[in-house]
Amino acid sequence: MRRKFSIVGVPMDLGQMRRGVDMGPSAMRYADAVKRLDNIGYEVEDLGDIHVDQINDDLNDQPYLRNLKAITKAALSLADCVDSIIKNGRFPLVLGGDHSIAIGTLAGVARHFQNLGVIWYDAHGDLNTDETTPSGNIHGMPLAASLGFGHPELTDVGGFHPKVKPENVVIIGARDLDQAERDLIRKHSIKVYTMHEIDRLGMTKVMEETIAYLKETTDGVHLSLDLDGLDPHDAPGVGTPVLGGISYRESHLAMEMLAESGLITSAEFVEVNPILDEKNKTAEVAVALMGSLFGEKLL
Ligand code: B3U
Ligand code: MN
Ligand code: MN
Repeated sequence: MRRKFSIVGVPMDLGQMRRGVDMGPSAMRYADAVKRLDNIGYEVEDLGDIHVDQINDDLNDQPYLRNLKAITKAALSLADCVDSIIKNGRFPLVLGGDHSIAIGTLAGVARHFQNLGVIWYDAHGDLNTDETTPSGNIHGMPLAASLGFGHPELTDVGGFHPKVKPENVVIIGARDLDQAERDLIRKHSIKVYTMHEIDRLGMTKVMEETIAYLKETTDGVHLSLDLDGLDPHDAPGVGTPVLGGISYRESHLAMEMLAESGLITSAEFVEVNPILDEKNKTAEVAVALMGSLFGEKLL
């Protein structure tokens, strides 16, 4: 069967402090995201962007949850959009925007799965709450919120929580975790492949284990790919680059192995910041990874 894709952009930059990541969806479109999937043989529709409110000073009064109202409002619109894409039998591909948008994506996806798996490809854990955040930035909280931890306005987007269970999450690429995030990971036995395990085992083994682990218990798997999971050398256009990341080649291998597994049922590519980028390199990397994730072959 010919798989049908719906692309939706979320020009969100309110989840963190650096402007420009709201232009991520445009940059990935400019890098020919639609044509890339079209060339593989899919039917692709681009639904355009979700509306995101402009920053309004009076919304900035919560230092531990900056821009909460505008972020939850967009999350709800995104959840409804993703929900209807899946209802229409199509594959949702979300283009960010900062990582706070995952709260909405997962709220929409989780309505359709009893045991949703999530692969969180990221230098960070995004496991902070309003009580643990060092920054007040909501892009450091979406995985926690989706697990049901944190402020009710974030955990209950879409009217239910949790969206995903701790045993169904795999974090890949972590190398900048806050102490409270480490504590949460240990407490809930979340599976994490830090850069240490990636170096030690190699990406092949990491992905074999990840796929086997999620295949057993989940009925669908969402890939949430933060471009800062990659090394800043390969993906310079991100708001919070962290040295020593996953390489371009390792990332392609990971995407190719996910393609072979047939496990992925929804995906998002986030944190592309064209203002900080080098000639749209990071958006091009994101789109190239989409190619591998969705079955593009080298030969
Ligand atoms: N953990 C820190 C930093 C951070 C999280 N996500 C990104 N940066 N991109 C925080 O602010 O929660
Ligand atoms: Mn992230
Ligand atoms: Mn990150």
